[in-house]
Amino acid sequence: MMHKYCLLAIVWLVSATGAAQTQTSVLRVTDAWIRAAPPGVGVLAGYMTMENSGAVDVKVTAAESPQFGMIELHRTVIEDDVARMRKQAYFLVPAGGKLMLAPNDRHLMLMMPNVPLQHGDDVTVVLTLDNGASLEISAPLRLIR
Ligand SMILES: [Cu+2]
Repeated sequence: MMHKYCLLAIVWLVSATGAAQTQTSVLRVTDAWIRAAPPGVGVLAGYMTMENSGAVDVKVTAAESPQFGMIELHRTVIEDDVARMRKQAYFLVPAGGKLMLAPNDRHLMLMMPNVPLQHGDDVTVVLTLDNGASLEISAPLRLIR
C-alpha cells in the first residue's frame, strides 16, 4: 500500500508542474504600452493584448512593477452617462481567445511611480496568473492624449 501512495504523489507532482509550465507559455502579450499622464498626475494606464493559445482559461490576478508602488486591474464602465473606473479581481483570457486592454475598457492602473518616467521609457510589468505562474513584459511609455 505504501508503495502505491508514493507513486500517486509522484504522478500528481509531475502533472501539476507540467500544467503550470504549459499555461505560462500559452499566454502571450503583444502591443503593450503605457499612456503617459499629464505632469502632476501620478496615475498611468497600461494597455495590451493578451492571447491564450491553450485549452484552459487563464486569469491575470495581479500586476506589479519595480517602477510603481502599486498596480490595480481596472475596467472603465459607463454609469448614468458618467465614465467610472471599477477595480477588477482578475482579467480572464479565454482558452483559444484573447483579451484586449484598451482605452475606455479594461486597463492596468499604475500608481505611485517611484522614478521619473519619460516618453520612450520602458516599463517592466510582472503579471501574476491564477496558476501561480507569472509573466514579465516590457511596455513603452507613450505620450498620447
Ligand atoms: Cu483605472
